[in-house]
Amino acid sequence: MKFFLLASLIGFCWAQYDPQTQYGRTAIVHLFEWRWVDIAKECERYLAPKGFGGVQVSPPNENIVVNNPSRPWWERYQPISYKICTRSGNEDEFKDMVTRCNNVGVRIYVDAVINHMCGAGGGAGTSSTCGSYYNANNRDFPSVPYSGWDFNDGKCDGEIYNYNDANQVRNCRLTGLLDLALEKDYVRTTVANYMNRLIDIGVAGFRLDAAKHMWPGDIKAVLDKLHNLNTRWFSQGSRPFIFQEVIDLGGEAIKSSEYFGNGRVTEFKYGAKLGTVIRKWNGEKMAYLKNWGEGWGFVPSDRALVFVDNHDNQRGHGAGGASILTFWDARMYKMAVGFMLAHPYGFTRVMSSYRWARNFQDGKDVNDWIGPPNNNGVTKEVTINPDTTCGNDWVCEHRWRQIRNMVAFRNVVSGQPFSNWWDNGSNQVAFGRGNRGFIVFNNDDWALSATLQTGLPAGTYCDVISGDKINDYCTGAKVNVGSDGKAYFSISNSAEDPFIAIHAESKL
Ligand code: AAO
Repeated sequence: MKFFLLASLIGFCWAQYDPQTQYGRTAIVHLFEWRWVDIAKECERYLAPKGFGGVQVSPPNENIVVNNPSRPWWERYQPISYKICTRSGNEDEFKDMVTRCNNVGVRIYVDAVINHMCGAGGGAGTSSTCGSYYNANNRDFPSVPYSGWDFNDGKCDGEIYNYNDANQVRNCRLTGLLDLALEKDYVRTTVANYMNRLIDIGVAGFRLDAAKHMWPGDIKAVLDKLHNLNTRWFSQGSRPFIFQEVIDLGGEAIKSSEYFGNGRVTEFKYGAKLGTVIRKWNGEKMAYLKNWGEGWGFVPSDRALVFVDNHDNQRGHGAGGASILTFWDARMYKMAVGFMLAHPYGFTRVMSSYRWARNFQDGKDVNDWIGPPNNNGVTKEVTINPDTTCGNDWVCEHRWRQIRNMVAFRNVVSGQPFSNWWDNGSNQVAFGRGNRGFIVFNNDDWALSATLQTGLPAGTYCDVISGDKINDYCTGAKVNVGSDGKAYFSISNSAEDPFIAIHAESKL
């Protein structure tokens, strides 16, 4: 009885912080703007066999159709109704995706846009992804339904200008978006009903878009109304995983710690700082990463959702600034993602993007709005090339060998302590995860040549950055670990991938 109480208490406390991934799966991927039919296939053909824990999907609910500019990615952050009906697919396709992904142990997390509806200047008509009528001028969204009573115009009839004023950030309009009155029980219930429909279909949790722009207590009131997860795939009493988009780089009125009670928060300092270190800006060096994590002023590890880049800051939206690394800087990007996946801090999310025609004018990409690869607004299929990369301008960073193999590394070392740190005082560093994995980086302008304590049992290991272990053969470099746990590493500073990673399951 005592044990049961304790167990249920622990279960309860961990609840909304637990990603609900299948045992041993430790990372998720954001398949930004993918269609549901492609995600279903990707779960079966790639994500499950490679050990990915889940997928963050683009907002599934009906959104405004923006034609000027032509169908930008950001139209999906302007809800018109909670019908599951977007350019990613319809409700049947969404259900099929959730079922097929769950059946192979891959979870689906929905990007929930519940702070607002479309922009105040969105006009009136049926320019929406399911053809629902709306009138932004008088706040009429009959397909929900919401009316003027359900918005915060009484509290603030204008924009957010001052991020040092918490009232303004939470009651006024984020870039003109009509701000829902989440203090009203009707609005809370309506939003919770939408999320419960998704939970009943089988989703495992939610990214709460613009959480910083909602009062933590209002979010809690919504979360308290949510169902437990579908017992077809989750154990009885499982709670939805919650990660809240709160941008807190310091120096503003709103602190991400205010949201810890509701779930995890996005730690935006992570990608901004890691990018600065790998770019060697501001005198930063990898040696300083020795106390990476809370030591750098980040939120506690068990409250953090971390990522190198996201769909906003990879194109200059949101926060993080110029230091953010993306697939456009592939060499540094792979190091950053490799470091993130090897390091025990936080729950990790990998970005998976599409390519667009960048056009920098005065340092700003004027094409930052361009939507997914499409034919006349219809999103293109994610095709797979013979070499396993993606076609049709889908970048599929999650399929890059270095990234995909580091997801596997993270699974293999899960639960193991951060150990055997080594650095040269500059940008050559190494660390292990107990006796299960070891990684070495050379981001200096000279070669690395060192014998290091790996903590691993003796044997020959396949470097999963330069190759793959296939049966008992290694297509990349090999590393010999002696009976004392030491191994010799040599990494040229001009290597395409100047890092090496070995783990228990890459042993030959
Ligand atoms: C579009 C048009 C607008 C139009 C609007 C309505 O672009 O011109 O007015 O429609 O018609 C996305 C796009 C928006 C788009 C919107 C709706 O990014 O451009 O507007 O869809 O279609 C803030 C929020 C954060 C938000 C981020 C973009 O706090 O929640 O802005 N991210 C989410 C989504 C995002 C989406 C929305 C929310 C809306 O991920 O895709 O918008 O659903 C400071 C604050 C941050 C703030 C940034 C940017 O950051 O701290 O909270 O993020 O400013 O305004 C340094 C500072 C850092 C600072 C940063 C930028 O790094 O350290 O703190 O500079 O100044």
